[in-house]
Amino acid sequence: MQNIERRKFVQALGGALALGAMGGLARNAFAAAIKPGDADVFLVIDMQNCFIPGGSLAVKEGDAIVPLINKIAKSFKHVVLTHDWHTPDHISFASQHAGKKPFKAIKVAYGTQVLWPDHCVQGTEGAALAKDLSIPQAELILRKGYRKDVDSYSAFLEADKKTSTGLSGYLKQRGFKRVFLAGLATDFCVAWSAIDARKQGFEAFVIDDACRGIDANGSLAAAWKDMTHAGVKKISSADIAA
Ligand code: VGL
Ligand code: ZN
Repeated sequence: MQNIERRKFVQALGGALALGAMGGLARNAFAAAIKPGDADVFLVIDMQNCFIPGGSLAVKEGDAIVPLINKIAKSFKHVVLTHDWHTPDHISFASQHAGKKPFKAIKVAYGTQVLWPDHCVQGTEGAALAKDLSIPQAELILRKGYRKDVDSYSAFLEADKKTSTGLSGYLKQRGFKRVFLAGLATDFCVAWSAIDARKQGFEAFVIDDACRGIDANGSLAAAWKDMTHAGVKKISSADIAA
């Protein structure tokens, strides 16, 4: 190599290394960009036995996110949990509709309702929180879907789109501005809750690696499209400072 060429090569290499280092720095700086504070709440959705492997409406790898959710919860000053909490004869159960199968949609008074296997029946072991979930500091456990004739994927608004669960008022009175969501299932209760959080004026962040989806008939991609449209941000647990 000629000297001049070598010099150029070395310069270029130095530049590339510097850029690489900056990229690394920028990534690391971003990695811990979110430091949860007094106005932030971690909303853990439906981490119940029915939704984890072995349960009646098991979400694939639903158990795998339990340790991560426990860890994330330690980074937050405030945590709220939800329980899907149905009557034994709930409208969302396929078993209540003659000849209907789970995972198929039907029309009900408030619109379309996907039918499910019986799950999260009030007071049963299936409705209990996953045994390895450990968030004793949680400040509120909100039950939803407890009316026989109305489902509630969302932690804010029941499926009739009229009946409030009261969560928005609670969070506002507590002074929270940003809601961070994780749990089960990404494409149903997490997505509907995140979108309704936006509609209620909160910033909403879904911690994607701390969620798992049901993904029935393309529901996961559809949910992300709707969430993005609503201004919900997709983040990773690595974005939250420990
Ligand atoms: C859920 C289906 C039925 C959820 C609850 O937690 O995502 N999905 N009930
Ligand atoms: Zn349910």
